[in-house]
Amino acid sequence: MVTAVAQRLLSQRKQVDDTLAHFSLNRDQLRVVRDKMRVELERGLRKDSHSSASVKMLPAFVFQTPDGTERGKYLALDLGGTNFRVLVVKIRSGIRKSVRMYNKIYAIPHEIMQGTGEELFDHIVHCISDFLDYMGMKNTRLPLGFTFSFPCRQTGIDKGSLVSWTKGFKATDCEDHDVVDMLRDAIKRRNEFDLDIVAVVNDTVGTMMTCAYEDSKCEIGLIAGTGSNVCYMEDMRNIETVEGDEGQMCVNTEWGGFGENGCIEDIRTKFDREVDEGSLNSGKQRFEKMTSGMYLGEIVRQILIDLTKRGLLFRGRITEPLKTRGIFETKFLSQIERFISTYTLIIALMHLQSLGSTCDDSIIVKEVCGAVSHRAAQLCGAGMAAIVEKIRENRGLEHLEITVGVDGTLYKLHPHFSRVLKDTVRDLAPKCTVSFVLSEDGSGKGAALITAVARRYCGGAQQQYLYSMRFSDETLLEIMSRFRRELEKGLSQDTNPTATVKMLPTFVRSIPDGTEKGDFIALDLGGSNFRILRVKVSHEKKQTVQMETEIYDTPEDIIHGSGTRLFDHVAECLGDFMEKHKIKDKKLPVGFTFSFPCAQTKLDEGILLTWTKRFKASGVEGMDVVKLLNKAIKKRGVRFTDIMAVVNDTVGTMMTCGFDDHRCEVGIIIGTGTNACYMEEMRHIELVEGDEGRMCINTEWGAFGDDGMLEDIRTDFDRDIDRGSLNPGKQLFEKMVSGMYMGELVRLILVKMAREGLLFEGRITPELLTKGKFETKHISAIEKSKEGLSKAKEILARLGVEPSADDCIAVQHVCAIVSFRSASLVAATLAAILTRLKDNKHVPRLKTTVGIDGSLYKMHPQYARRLHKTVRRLVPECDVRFLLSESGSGKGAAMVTAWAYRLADQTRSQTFNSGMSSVTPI
Ligand code: 0WK
Ligand code: 0WK
Ligand code: BGC
Ligand code: BGC
Repeated sequence: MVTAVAQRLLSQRKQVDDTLAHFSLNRDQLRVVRDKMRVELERGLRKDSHSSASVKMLPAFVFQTPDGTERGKYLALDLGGTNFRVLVVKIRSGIRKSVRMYNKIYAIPHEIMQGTGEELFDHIVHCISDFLDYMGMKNTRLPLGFTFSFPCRQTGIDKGSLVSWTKGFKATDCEDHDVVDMLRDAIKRRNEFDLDIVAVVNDTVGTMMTCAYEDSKCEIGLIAGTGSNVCYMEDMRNIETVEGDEGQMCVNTEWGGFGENGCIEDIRTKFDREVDEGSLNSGKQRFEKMTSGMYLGEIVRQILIDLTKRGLLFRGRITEPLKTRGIFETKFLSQIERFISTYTLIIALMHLQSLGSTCDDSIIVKEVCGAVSHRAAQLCGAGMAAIVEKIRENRGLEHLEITVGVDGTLYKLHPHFSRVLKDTVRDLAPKCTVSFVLSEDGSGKGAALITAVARRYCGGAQQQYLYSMRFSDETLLEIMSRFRRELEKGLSQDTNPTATVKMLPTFVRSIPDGTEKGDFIALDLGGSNFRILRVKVSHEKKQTVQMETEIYDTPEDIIHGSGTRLFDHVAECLGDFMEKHKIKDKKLPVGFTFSFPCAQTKLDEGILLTWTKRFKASGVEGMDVVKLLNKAIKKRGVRFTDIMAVVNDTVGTMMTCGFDDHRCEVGIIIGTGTNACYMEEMRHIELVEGDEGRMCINTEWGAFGDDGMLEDIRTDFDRDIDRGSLNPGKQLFEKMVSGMYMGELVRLILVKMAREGLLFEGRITPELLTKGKFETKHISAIEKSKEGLSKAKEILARLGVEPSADDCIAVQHVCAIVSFRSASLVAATLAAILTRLKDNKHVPRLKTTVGIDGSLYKMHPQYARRLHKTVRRLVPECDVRFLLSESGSGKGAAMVTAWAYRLADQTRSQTFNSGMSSVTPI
């Protein structure tokens, strides 16, 4: 016979179980959480959904974990966890590799946390001052790393604006302000000491770095403490909110915000909503409020109140203390779950008269604590499973082995949290072996390691001039619209004379249509090689092209000598070619690729406007190069050649690619020089009669900016390059992006950094001071991901410097910034041409092909991908196929010549027929 008491106890039991049942998540529910987290991670990374994503995925501008070469003495601040710490960290590398730290903990009073921003940062500076006094380091200007454990939108390692306060902080006038500036201002206000703030990092990032110093597999940082958050090393190509796509960058996920868009309402309980409504930032940080130390105790308190109200606990009597927010601290959970004996202590704390309570109360309280902490650990496990699975997929691995660096009082002190978290990860990410390493030294050490790397790469001022070579999309879009305006100025009759982008008509009216045929000679002058080709275009079943090529030198004394000598040299080579290929007696039409700006009024005439690149032969500018060549050919006695067409190498490239892809209507060169052509509507080309159809325009974009239009983005290095060039004041855009100048740009930057003692221990060798000693091909070699650094060592050794490992990394970094700038700028000007084509065609989406050639584009390991990616980001409404010209512009020149030849033929037969019409036809 079940007594009434037993009945009541059973129903009590069931009611408690029903309440706690909301906290036990089964595997399916956890899988759903994992998958939802994954979706939010992706949304945070993508450009189009980032701004509305609840998991912010904030770039941390940390590109690698420690490699053991870090060294130096640093100050570090650690704000945002339970304790505010000021530390001095001494890092040794090499055989004596070690990190020694000394720190002092300071309190952040509640009224400071929730006072004004100025008071908060003055307090921080006050603590620093006390620490420096204590350490007797007031007169040192040590580099500082600032661990700031709140969501910051960073644009550089030492730039970060506070997105929103979390946890117990709510100081005014801080959100959307740069925390480094606020700290610098406070130091200025105190005017007692000075610090070089080199880096601001999130505590998850600091924790990852601290643990990665010991374990190189550590690429994730987890904080399970007052707050909850994770960071990990993501592939740059997936981080759409930052430029660049090679290598990795650490991303601070700020997963505390998960669920702010309502995606986990199904597992949030009324207790969670209670806690949220009572928090400093309701509606925000919903995931954090279900998983972190700041809130677990509060959730328990809400449940205890609910159970007590329903008479299931403490005989239904709610005491004032129990009604007090935050009185049930999360550490109580750990203590109660570790030793039940602490229960009495805690109950006493809340004046809860356990005397009245039966032993059930202590068991129920322990169960409530267990349910809340268990769910928290499971949820973190589900979130972590999403992260490790993403990394595994990023790397296309069957199985991933990775380490997570962890810190936080909840993880450290709670008896079961870490185990439940690990079990959940193992269960939800079976293809990953995840090890968890506890951070013994806190994130201060990590912050110092990041400062060492940041200081190595570009401490303070230097970063400024390197930094100014990185362009945001906003800047690139601005350059794009400037170039677009220049295009239009060049096309219009009135403004063309003063336009810098000359928009030269080429008299090429269409790309190959497959009917071309014949046997041609093509000359290809102006790139890094002078080629002469024989091009046979035949039409058996399908149109095929055979080519025989010879490469000839263009010695410096020839290209810097007189025009006569230059063209004599060309004629000489032509003669030699026809010898070698036994076509001396063949009358073959010639197509002349002349890769310099020429004003044309017809296909077989090209008035050289100005030399560019390495050429400076006298007496040619202002002259028709076809005439000059014909004269030299005659003089050389090379018979039977008939120059039918002179084309720019961009046009030749477009035609060569147009042969294989009839959508090709743009040709660009990214080689020694740079330039682009495209098919423009005749009605827009005011310099040429006629409105029907299209004509290819040679833009000569190399001269973009010659009118000062780009002064805001040109650096002193660019100005040095121009001053030292053959044509100062000209081709300013070309000098920022093309292969002829890029190596020299890097050399000038390395010299400046060495002079400032940031490279090669300040040693500058004569070779390093020699112009042209650092070539663009060296950049391509050094940026190769695998062997790049050893190549750097080799190349720098040839410049007489003995580079340290750090030096090689820094040099690789400089190369990447310079080549990346080039690809970004070319992407911006190309994007302008693409939007022009789209508007010309009045189509919502442009589908087109761009033919490309040039040694920089071909040889550089990352250039092509960077260019493609940036173009697609700048003009998403254009579907662009990039087609590399395998066979050079000679083939294209032959296509144009075939066309010119046919035209001449038709004219000849028309004249003849019109002559014949007066005479009976043959
Ligand atoms: C110790 C780290 C600090 C981090 C803290 C988090 O040095 O950067 O913020 O862990 O744990 P909490 O103190 O919030 O439990
Ligand atoms: C190969 C083309 C040639 C063009 C050259 C540009 O056949 O017409 O001038 O590419 O690239 P560079 O040789 O200057 O790197
Ligand atoms: C902050 C994170 C921080 C985490 C752990 C959260 O409230 O938003 O930036 O990493 O707490 O301290
Ligand atoms: C010339 C262009 C040429 C480009 C690529 C520039 O210096 O002005 O005509 O297309 O180099 O070779």
